[in-house]
Amino acid sequence: MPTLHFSEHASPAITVLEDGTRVYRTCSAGIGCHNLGCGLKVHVKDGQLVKVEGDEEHPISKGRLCVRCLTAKEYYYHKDRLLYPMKRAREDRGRNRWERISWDEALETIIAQYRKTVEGYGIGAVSVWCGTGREASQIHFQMANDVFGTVNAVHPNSGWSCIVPRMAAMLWTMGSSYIEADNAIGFPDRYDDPRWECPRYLLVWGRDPLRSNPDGLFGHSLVEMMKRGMKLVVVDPRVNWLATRAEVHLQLRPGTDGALALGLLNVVIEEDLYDHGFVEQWCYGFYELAERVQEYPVDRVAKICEVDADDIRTAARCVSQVPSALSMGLAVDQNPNTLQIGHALLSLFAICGSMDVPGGCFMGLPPIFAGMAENAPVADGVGEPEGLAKFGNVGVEPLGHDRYPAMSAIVNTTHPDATLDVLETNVPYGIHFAYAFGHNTLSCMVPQPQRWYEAMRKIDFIAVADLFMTPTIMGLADLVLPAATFFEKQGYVSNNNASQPGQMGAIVPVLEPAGECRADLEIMLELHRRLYPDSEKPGWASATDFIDSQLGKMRGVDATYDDLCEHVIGQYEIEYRKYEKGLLRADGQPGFNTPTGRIELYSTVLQNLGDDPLPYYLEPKFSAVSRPDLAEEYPLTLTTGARRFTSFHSENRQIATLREIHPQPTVDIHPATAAGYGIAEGSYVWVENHLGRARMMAHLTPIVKENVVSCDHGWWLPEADPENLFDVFEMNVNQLIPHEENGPLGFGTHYKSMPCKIYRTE
Ligand SMILES: Nc1nc2c(c(=O)[nH]1)N[C@H]1C(S)=C(S)[C@@H](COP(=O)(O)OP(=O)(O)OC[C@H]3O[C@@H](n4cnc5c(=O)[nH]c(N)nc54)[C@H](O)[C@@H]3O)O[C@H]1N2
Ligand SMILES: Nc1nc2c(c(=O)[nH]1)N[C@H]1C(S)=C(S)[C@@H](COP(=O)(O)OP(=O)(O)OC[C@H]3O[C@@H](n4cnc5c(=O)[nH]c(N)nc54)[C@H](O)[C@@H]3O)O[C@H]1N2
Ligand code: SF4
Ligand SMILES: [Mo]
Repeated sequence: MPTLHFSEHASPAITVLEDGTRVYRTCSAGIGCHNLGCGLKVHVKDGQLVKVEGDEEHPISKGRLCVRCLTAKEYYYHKDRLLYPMKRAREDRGRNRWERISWDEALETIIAQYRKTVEGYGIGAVSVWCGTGREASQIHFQMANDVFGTVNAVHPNSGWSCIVPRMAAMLWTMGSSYIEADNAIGFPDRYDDPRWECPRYLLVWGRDPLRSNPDGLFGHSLVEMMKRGMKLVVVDPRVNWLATRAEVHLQLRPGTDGALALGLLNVVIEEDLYDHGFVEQWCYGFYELAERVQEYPVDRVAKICEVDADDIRTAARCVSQVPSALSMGLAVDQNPNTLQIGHALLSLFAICGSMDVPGGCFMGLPPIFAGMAENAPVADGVGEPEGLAKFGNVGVEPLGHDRYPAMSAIVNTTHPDATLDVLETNVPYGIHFAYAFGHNTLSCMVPQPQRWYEAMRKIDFIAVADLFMTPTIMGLADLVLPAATFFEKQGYVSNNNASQPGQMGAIVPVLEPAGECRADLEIMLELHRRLYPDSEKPGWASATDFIDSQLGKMRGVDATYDDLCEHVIGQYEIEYRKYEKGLLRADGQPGFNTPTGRIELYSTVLQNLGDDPLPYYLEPKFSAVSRPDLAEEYPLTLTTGARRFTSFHSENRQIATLREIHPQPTVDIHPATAAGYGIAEGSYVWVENHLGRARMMAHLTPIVKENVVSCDHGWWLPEADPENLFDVFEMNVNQLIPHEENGPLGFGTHYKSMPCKIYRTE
């Protein structure tokens, strides 16, 4: 059971300066970020936020902060923050006609609407909408179950294309909840710890950690490891900062990742670069895999992916060296081929002998991802959902799981795309109540957002908790609740939901809530109190109580919220080579947490779920190869959403400093491609395909592969007319992304591989 190590020499949690300023050490859950826990020192004088700076005593972030945290003061004091609960008549949806109400009225309205829905239509008509990343995402799915009693938690990211497909590949084929490049994150002395080894190579695949710090693989740790000799292989259609420093950069055609992964496996097996002993003892299905990769000779792959065949060979020779690590990102999820890409890449590192060794691919412990389905092969589950039990809902499937049964084996939400089908058709039943928090449907997550907009208008009652007015609230909500920033609430942070070694820290309330803002957790606890006044369920009496119970569940970390607050940040380690020590399986036997007890190169789980047990390549469904009919009019390839420092999805668009750095929705385009269409730097263009179009500012840059355009996602203009939904439908690139074009088991989609054309707006 991991023990938290606290630094003995760090400064106290609070220091009082001579002029009375209190300097609080706390961990950030981002002003738009995942709940990662970078260290902050927050200066507060007379109850006012003076400034924010990096905490150089934080063992991981060591004083570094992104520009979003550095501009936190602008965010906290922003004039547009939602400060009070508000309501609006249902017929006024889309109109800027809000009326301030009390918290009591707001909560009682939600409860009354909720009860009316349950009585009129049954509990299935209740839905809870959840977004990503933010600190609240730790509780989203659990609150749908425990407070609202519904199995219909909705995370409407088409094909659940964020982390869940990668986790499915990790869990089903390797038996680990999360597999991440080992960056010594749990050791107090980090890279100097004698147990750690520097990876020889890091394969960075469709990920840009310098900007995204995804789930706690901090970009700065990559740079630290590079300083210690780690080399890079980068697979990305853009030449990002890491690609410029890579030994090999495979600038592939977007969406062809599956072929490339199989091509690398082909080389490693053909050239006998793998670890025979490890394969013999710990892997299942090697001969079948070896046979499968015969279908992907390097020359064929090079042609599919538009990369150099020798570069593929060199890349395979590099990453087969032990130890080497894999860092695969969102581009793996945002592809219907997602499970196979994940399976192939993990298999590559497994057969080479880099799985769970120092400096290799660290295998996270069994799942604790909140909302992980209880019938997943190896899940801990989410406790005993009170609401579910009350409504006799246990055993009822979330919407869409009949069509996509694999969803039930990994996550406890509706199938995202099937949710739209249900909203549009009312089959098998209608949704009449929605509560959303930490999620901005119309700006960000859903493809073909206008369809969702129309379909969601049918929902009888929609309440949203957010920090700012958004296009979604303006377009759809009947009631809005003002949420608190991490300055104003209690909470905890961890990388990778604590399944990996790393950090666990406190979110310490350092400022009074602005206006009447409340933390999501407090809102949920209050709704729980009002809905179940007789409940004596442990962990629900207060926020502290709840956090303590969660910390216990998180791998049994032996600390309370008070301990965390006292020390601000702790680290914990998890052992290497767990498969040798019986640490991966519930039965305590050596081996991996899969049906065969081995790493399944031939996946019995995928086979049982109805997919091919071996990895294979799927050509993107709308590429010139698959759809020559579209290619004539839409000759370019569109990839979207490459992260920017200046926003977290649709958040932070109000912050003047950040808008100064990155003012407008932007499309990056190669100068040679732009020249062909008469497009100049800074001009406004439409990016368009058969589904829709979005207006962007052109940025000419040689970093993008020719004939590929890379578009921002998540744009809306807070300064634009609220009743035109802040221009969201002018600039939301998801209007070019298709609904329900997922992989065979319902995962992944085409956010990063669609056809398009581009032309000046005039
Ligand atoms: N600043 C900031 N940080 C964030 C977020 C944010 O919005 N802003 N969002 C957070 C969230 S929820 C997530 S999921 C993570 C995602 O973070 P990452 O996993 O880093 O994903 P992206 O930035 O979308 O894309 C990474 C790289 O994939 C490349 N790419 C595009 N198409 C393809 C392709 O077809 N194949 C390959 N191999 N590469 C491709 C892009 O050029 C880009 O360099 O970031 C998190 N962090
Ligand atoms: N085209 C394209 N689309 C994409 C992507 C892409 O790469 N390309 N990426 C996709 C990915 S990976 C993801 S995860 C989704 C993200 O999609 P969403 O989760 O919908 O992200 P946001 O639009 O930023 O919505 C978050 C909302 O929550 C609010 N918020 C922030 N913190 C809190 C809080 O503590 N409490 C409450 N109640 N509200 C809060 C913010 O103000 C914002 O309005 O977008 C997806 N959309
Ligand atoms: S990764 Fe950057 S934005 Fe996120 S919490 Fe850390 S410093 Fe803040
Ligand atoms: Mo995401």
